[in-house]
Amino acid sequence: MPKPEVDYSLYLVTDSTPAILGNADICEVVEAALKGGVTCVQYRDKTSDTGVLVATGRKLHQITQRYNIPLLINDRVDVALAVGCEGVHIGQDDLDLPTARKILGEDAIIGVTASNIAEIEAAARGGADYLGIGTVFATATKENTKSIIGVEGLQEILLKIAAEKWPVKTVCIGGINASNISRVIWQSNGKGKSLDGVAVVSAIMAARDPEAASKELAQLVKSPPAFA
Ligand code: TPS
Repeated sequence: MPKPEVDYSLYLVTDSTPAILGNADICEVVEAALKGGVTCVQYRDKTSDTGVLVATGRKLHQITQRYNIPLLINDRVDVALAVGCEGVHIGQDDLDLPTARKILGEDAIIGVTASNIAEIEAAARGGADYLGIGTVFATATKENTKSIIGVEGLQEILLKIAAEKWPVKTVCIGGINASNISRVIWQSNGKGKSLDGVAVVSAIMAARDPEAASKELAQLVKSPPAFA
């Protein structure tokens, strides 16, 4: 069975810390975001123990399945297997891509965080389905962010992917919100490969109304305003 075609255009990455989630319920926030139009969800929870990750992952998967949207798990291949969801997103310090692929199989969706050409090349050649390119702008969501690449860094990476014809999908991430999302898409397109989507954490997870925030971002992603 071929791998499902994934729409990465508005990709929600979760966060469970009080600074971002507040005292909201993660399942309710994710469901609101799905109603608002997010097209892909990553359950990212750096603080809960394995039991909670599996239990919450299963609840989230029941919800995402109702919307026919893929659920990926951040970092934890074991949790993704236990949940039975569509795949994982791995960072540079997590289990390596060949091992993750071996465990999860060819039909799993595997994404990799990459912030420079060497990491992009390794992930693309290693058979990643998509790359999470960033950090585009400084963000309070992720501590120890290795590098802020800016839109210029993003453009350079997209050009390289186009030149090499790597068949990998691309999303960018880091400090993206309703006021800069159109500019990021517009500025990174046109020269080489276009982005396949944009990933956000706080723009949705920390929003007072996550459904409205997602709706606004989804509209901006689908029809970026023309810049003169
Ligand atoms: C698809 N990552 C890079 S920056 C960042 C995260 C979680 C925080 C952005 O927060 N690409 C994908 N998934 C990931 N987990 C990463 C990269 C790693 P905010 O949107 O609030 O600025």
